[in-house]
Amino acid sequence: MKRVFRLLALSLAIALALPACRGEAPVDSAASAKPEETGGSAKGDFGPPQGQPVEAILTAPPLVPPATGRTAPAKVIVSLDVVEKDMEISEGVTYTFWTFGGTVPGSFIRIRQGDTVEFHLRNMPDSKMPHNIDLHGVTGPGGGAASSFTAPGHVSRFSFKALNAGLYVYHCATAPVGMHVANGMYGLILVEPPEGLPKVDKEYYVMQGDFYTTGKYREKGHQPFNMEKAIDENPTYVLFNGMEGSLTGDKALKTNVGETVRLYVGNGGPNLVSSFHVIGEIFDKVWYEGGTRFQENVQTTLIPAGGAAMMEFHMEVPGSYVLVDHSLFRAFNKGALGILKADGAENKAIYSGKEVDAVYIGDRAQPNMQAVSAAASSAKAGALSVEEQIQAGKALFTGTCSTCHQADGTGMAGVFPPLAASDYIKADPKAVPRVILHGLVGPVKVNGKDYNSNMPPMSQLTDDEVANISTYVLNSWGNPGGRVTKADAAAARAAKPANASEGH
Ligand code: HEC
Ligand SMILES: [Cu+2]
Repeated sequence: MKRVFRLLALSLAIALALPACRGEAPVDSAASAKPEETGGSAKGDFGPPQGQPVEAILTAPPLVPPATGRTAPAKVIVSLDVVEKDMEISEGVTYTFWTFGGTVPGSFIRIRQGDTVEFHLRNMPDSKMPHNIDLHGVTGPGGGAASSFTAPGHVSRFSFKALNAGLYVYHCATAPVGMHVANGMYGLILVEPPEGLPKVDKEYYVMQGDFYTTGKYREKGHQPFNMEKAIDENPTYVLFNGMEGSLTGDKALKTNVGETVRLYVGNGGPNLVSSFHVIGEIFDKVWYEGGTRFQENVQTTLIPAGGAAMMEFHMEVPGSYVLVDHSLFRAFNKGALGILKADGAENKAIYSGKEVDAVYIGDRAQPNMQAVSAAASSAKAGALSVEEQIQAGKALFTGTCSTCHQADGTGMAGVFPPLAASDYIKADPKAVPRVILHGLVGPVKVNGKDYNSNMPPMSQLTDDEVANISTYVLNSWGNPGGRVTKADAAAARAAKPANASEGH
């Protein structure tokens, strides 16, 4: 009898153990592994605020406020100023931004689900426009917009209870709404779940936006907003954190090998959706759409206009990781590019290669383009020297021409002719701006060697850029010297030669 019982117990144990051996979860934990619903807003009210009201800590991008660390609902006071101000959108290019808190994107707000937020929106007295705020984390018509319409020099106040956890976009919703958003009026509010978020080593705040200026990409000086381009959804700039270079050079995001990084990434739009990608990394986790669940092992995540996502990854190998919108012309020709720099010891078992270099980041590999803006301001003052043109042209040559003609102008045998001591240039120095703007096809002989290839036209460059690059080439590597002016570049643009390239 005793034996029979033992046998029974044994077979029962085997039966129970078997599914686990086949890698299946036991019956009752399978039920709990099924995604559990949070209950949404219906279960997000944890009762009235407790304790003294707290002032929310707001941070400017790319910084994120510390975790709330709270275990009970609180009354949180958020004071946000609307500031209209001129800032650089690219080196030497200014733009009149409309901001929440003086930055693009606006200040990062961090609260906990169940908190009651008392929102103070102040529109600075020197503003020219009325503004308001629509927070996607608010339950209620307009997300706060109707209660927060604020004329210059006024303050409005409204309250809401944060019933849903998640990462939410906020933005101005004053007509014309698209224009207020295009001018930089958006940011993120994180509503932590009651238990908070898992601890990580580094947290950063990045937000994409598309911008519409009357002038070309990188055309110097003050650039006004262009409504027509905005309606056509044809941005001049697509940027992270409101300025080309906001996350490169000295301003790159920083981390260390062995650390876990969490990015809070939003997309203000107003028009484009972002195919957000970090070159050289795989997102271990993505809380897609800023919601409650995560997906694992993701290469590129889609961030809609007016949406957000959180992503986490562990750093194994040191080097520069490039943040891009993988709609690549936006990254390389409109500015949507940032760098996350990881310091630490090499790990050749995981990656044997060298650090990412100019191959991907081109002229953004340099800390800044100071020489270019110096030349621009001198030009504006009517005092541009040849030396300044050379310095600016050198910065621009890197990443624009050097990919083919090499940094030292020697070219590549049989493929890219040399610019160094080129008899082609010597014979006709004025050909340089023409070749840059219209490209070159068909047979050419340079320093006794034949080439028959295709240089694509680089008409995206401004007249200033063409003048400076040409002047740099003319004054380098044993070329005859001289100068190409902005007017020369404009004339070269207007005159299309017979051997122009139509591109590849
Ligand atoms: C994608 C590769 C590529 C890039 C980028 C490029 N070129 Fe060229 N370039 C060529 C090729 C190929 C030729 C020869 C075309 C032919 O065979 O007809 C050429 C020819 C020239 C020539 C005339 C021949 C000579 O060697 O003197 C000049 C001048 C020149 N390029 C200047 C520039 C400048 C300045 C830039 C940057 C604004 C630039 N190129 C960017 C590929 C390139
Ligand atoms: Cu506004």
